[in-house]
Amino acid sequence: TGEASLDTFVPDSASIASSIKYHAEFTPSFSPDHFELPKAFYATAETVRDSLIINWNATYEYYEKINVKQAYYLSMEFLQGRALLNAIGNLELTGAYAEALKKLGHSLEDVDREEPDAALGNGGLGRLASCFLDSLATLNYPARGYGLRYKYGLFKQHITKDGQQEVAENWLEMGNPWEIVRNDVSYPVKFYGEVISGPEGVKQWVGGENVMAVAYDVPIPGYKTKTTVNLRLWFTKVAPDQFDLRSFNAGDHAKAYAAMKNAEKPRRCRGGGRNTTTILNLSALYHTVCAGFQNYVYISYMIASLQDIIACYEKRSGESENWENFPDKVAVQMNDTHPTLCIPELIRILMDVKGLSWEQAWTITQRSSLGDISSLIQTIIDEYGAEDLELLQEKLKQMRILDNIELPQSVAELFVKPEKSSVVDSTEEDDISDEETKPIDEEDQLEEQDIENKDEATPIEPDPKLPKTVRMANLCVAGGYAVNGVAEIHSEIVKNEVFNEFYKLWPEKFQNKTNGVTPRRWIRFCIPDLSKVITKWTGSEDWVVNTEKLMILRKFADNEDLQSEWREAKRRNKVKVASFLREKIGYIVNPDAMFDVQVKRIHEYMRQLLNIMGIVYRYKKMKEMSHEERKACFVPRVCIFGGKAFATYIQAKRIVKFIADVGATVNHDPEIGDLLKVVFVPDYNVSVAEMLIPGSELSQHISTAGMEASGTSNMKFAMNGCILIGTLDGANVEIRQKVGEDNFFLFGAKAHEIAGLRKERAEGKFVPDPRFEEVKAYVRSGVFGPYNYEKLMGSLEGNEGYGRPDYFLVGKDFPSYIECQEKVDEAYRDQKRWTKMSILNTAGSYKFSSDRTIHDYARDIWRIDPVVLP
Ligand code: DL6
Repeated sequence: TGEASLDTFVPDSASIASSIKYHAEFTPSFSPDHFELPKAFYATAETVRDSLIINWNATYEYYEKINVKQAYYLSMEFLQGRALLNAIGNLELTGAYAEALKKLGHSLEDVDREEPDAALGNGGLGRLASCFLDSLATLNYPARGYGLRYKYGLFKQHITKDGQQEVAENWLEMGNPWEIVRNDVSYPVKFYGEVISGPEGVKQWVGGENVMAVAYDVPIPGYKTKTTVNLRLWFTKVAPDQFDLRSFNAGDHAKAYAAMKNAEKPRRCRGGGRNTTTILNLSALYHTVCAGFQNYVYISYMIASLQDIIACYEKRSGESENWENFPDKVAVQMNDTHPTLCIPELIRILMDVKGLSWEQAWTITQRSSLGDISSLIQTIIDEYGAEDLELLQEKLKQMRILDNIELPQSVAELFVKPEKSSVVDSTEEDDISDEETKPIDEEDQLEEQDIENKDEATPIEPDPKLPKTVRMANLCVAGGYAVNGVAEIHSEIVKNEVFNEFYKLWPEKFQNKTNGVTPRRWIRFCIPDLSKVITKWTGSEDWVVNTEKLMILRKFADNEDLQSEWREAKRRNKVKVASFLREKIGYIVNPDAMFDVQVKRIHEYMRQLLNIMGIVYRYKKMKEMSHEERKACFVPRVCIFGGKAFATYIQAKRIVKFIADVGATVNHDPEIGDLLKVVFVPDYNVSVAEMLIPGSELSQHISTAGMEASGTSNMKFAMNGCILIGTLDGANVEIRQKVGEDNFFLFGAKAHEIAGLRKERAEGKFVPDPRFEEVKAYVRSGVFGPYNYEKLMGSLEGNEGYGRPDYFLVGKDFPSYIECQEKVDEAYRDQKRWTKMSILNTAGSYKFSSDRTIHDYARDIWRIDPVVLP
C-alpha cells in the first residue's frame, strides 16, 4: 500500500479475506478444491501469524539494540489452549476477521472451534505460565518463555460405562500453524561420558552421547500493544554424529534406529502418570509414559534453554562480554522446582566452559536464578523433588556441584541425603501409543492403590541403605536469590514449616507472589456480553488492563438496571452451557436451575468426593420427601463436574466413575426431574473452561485446608461473577477478603487444625456425623449400580488396606459442607441478593489479574522494567 510500511499497516476485512485466500492456496496443507472448515482455520491462523511475526521481530530487534535486562520464564508446562480468538482479540481485529470469514462463507465461531487445544500441561501450573506470557506481553516486559514441545498433549478423556478412558492427544496431527521451526537454533545436549581434568585443572566433559534440542518458536501477542513475546519450545532429535550409519549400512536398522528412538523419547509425552508426591512431581508424570527417561526429558530442555540464554547474552554483549554483568541482563525464573538443574548447569558452564572460579560462578548463578515453589503443598514434603543422585551422576557427569565442588557441610546436607522412600518405578506404560490405552484391570488397581497409599502420606523414616537423592527444592532455594510461594497462606507455610531451616538461614530470600490470571482470556474474550456490561458501568474498557477499575462496580451492586443487565448476560452464558451439554453428552438441563460447577484435576485433596457425597445426601433427602416438600426445600441445581484423573491414579478414577454413576441414576429419576442433575463433562480443557466458567453461578474450591498452594480457577470464577463455596485454602483466603465475607460460602477445618485432626482420626477418636454415615450406607446399598464402591467408602473409614483413615478429612468437613450448601440454596432463592453477590465477586476479583502478579515479580524479583517499542 504505497508508503505504508508493513509494521504500521492495519488490515481491514477485505485485506484479511484476500490474505486468507492467499494462504489457503499457497500455504497448502489441504487439497485445493474446497474451502471447508479445517482448511479455513489453518489459512486464517496463518494470516494472524503473519501479523504476529512483524511485531515479534520488532520486539526482539529492539531488545537487542538497547541490550535490556530480560526475564526468562522456564516452565515444564504451558497450557495454552486455543490461540486464534485470543490473538485477534489482542490485535483488536476480531470484528475484521469475523467479517472477512463471513465473506468467505464461514463464521468466526465455527472456524475457532476447529483449533485443537494446545494442552502442554496438566492444570494450574501450566495455565499459570500461559497467563504470565499474556501479561508479560501486554505490560511490555522484556521476557521470553521456555518449555517443551510435547508431541502428544495431555490425554483425551472419554467417559464410558467403565469410567475414564484415556486416548492419546495427537494435537500436532494436522500441524501447528502458530509455531515456527528454527532449524538454525539447536543445541547439543550431552549425556553420559566422563569428566576429566584438562589443562590448568579445568574440568572437561568428554565422550558421551548427544541429542539435539531444536527450537520451535511461538509468538505470544500482548493486548493492544506491539510487544510480542517469544515462547520457545524444544523438540529433541538425534544428533547427526549419533546416527549409527555403519549399522544402518550393514543392514542392522534396528540398532541404528535405537539411538534415534531414545533421542526422540523426551518429546513424546505429556501427562499420563499422576501428580504423586514421592519424587519430583513432574518426573512422576513421566514415570508411566516413559519410565527411566524422566531425567532425560527435563534435563535436555533445561540445558538447551540455558545454552540459549547464554548464547543470547554473549551475542548482545559483543566484545564487552563480562560474566559479572550476567545477572544485570538475565533473570531466570523457574516455575516450580522442575527446572532446578539449571542451577548446577549454569555453574558448570561458567566454570568449565568460561573458565570462572567456583566462587564467581556460584555468585553469578545465585544472582540470576529464582525459584517459584508453586506446587501442591502436599508435594512439598520432606522428600519433595528428590531425584536419585546416582542416576543423575551417571547421566550427567557435569553435576559437579554435587561431586566435585565442596560446599559447606551444612548446605551440602540440605542438598543431598538418603532418600526417605524408594522411588516408585513403573515401566508398565513405557511409551504412549496412538491407540487407545487399555483400562487397568482390578489386580493392577490394587497394586497401584498400595503404591498410592505409600506415596501420599505414610511417613517413612530415612533408610541409609536407599540411594541418596538430590533434593531439588532445597537446591532451588539455596541456588537462587529469591524464592516465592504463590498465595499468602502458601508462602507462610513455606516459611514456617516446609523450608523453615532455610528461612532461618536466609529470611531475605523468601517472598510471596499471589498468582493471577489474565483478564483478557478469562473475562474480556470468554464472556463478551458481561464485558460490555462492565465497560458500560465502569465507564470505559480500561478495566481490561487495569482491573482496579472493576471496583467501580461495587457502588452499583444494588442498582436494579445493572442487576438486570448482569442477570441477562449471565443467563445467555448458561444457555450456551446448556446447549453444549446437550450437544456433547445428550443431557437436557434447565438454564434456570443453579449451575454449580467443580472443574479441576481429579485429586483426592481437591475433594470431588466431598462434593458428590453432598449430592448423594441431597438426592437421598429429596427421595424421602413429597414432591411439594422437595420443591420447597431445594433450589433446582445442575451439578457439573469436569477434570482428568491421571491415568495411574486409581482412586481418582474411582471418583470419576462414582460421579458418572450418580449422574446416571439421578438424571433418569422421574421423581426428581429438573430439581437435580449431575453431569460429568468429558475431556475438560482450556476451551471447555472458557465456556463453562462464564455460565457458572456457584463454584467449588473445597480442598483440605493447607493443601492447595493457590488455585487459579477460583480467580477465574470470581472474575466471571460466580460465587465460591470453599475452605480457607490457597488463594481462597485472599479472594474472600477481597469479595467480602458475605459473598463467599465458607466451611471446613482450618489449615492449622489439620495435623491434629488427622492424628485424632488415626487414633480412632473421630466420631462421624450420622448424616455422613447415612450417605455411605446409601451408596453401599447399591442405589448407584453394581460397581464396588467399597474402595471409596472404605478409604473414608480407614478400613484394612487404607493406612490413613480419611486422610483428606471428607468425613470431618461433611457436616459443615452440607450445612453451608443449605445457605447457598437460601441465598439463591433471593435473586437480588445473589446478583449483588455476583457483581461483588467480579468487583473484588481485581487483585487476581496476572498483570498484578507480573508487576510484582518484575519489581521485587526480576528487577526489569517495561520497554515500549518505538
Ligand atoms: O501455581 C500454579 C498452581 C497452583 O495454583 C496450584 O495450587 C498448584 O496445585 C499447581 N501446581 C501444580 C503442580 N503440578 N505439577 N506438575 O500443578 O500450581
